[in-house]
Amino acid sequence: MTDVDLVARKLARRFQVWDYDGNGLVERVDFVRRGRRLAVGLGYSIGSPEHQVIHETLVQQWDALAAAADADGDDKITESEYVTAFTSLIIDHPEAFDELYAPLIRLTMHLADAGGDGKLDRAEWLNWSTGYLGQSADDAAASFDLLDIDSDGHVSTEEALNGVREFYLGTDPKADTNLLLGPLDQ
Ligand SMILES: [Ca+2]
Ligand SMILES: [Ca+2]
Ligand SMILES: [Ca+2]
Repeated sequence: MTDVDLVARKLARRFQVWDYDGNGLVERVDFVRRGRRLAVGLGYSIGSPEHQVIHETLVQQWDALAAAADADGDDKITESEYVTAFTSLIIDHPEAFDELYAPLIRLTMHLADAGGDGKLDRAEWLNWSTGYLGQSADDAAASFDLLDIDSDGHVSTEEALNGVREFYLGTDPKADTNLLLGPLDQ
């Protein structure tokens, strides 16, 4: 299997995860829904000020993703649009990865770090992974273990960035980090 195939499988999986409601398109509603689930998981009621902050933050994230990937401007990102944008922005410019992805990692820490210590414990990660990413509990637990490289019971900003970088840019078909979003080829 070539690297190109591995990258394609990873991007296909990432697109599935962005597509929160599984209708084959990434749209604003996917972000609205993950915001609701994330808020409830954090113990905030729908419509509360805390939920409103999460909602607005995720709608901004949708706006940024759409600006980068919705090439035809129809407010829907197809898998083809996503792959084209991701390839030109990151796969063809791996040195740009940290700069482009750091904001998403910061966002993750901002919304997921309920305890406010700047890193995610297992419970915080499980809530983020099942709520925001829509992962199964088993896949969320597995991804925590592979991100927490130093096994101190927390995912730090650096560990998260390293894991995500390896997911997108790693070329080993057997690497643990390929399972960051659950098994490929779902
Ligand atoms: Ca969708
Ligand atoms: Ca589009
Ligand atoms: Ca750690």
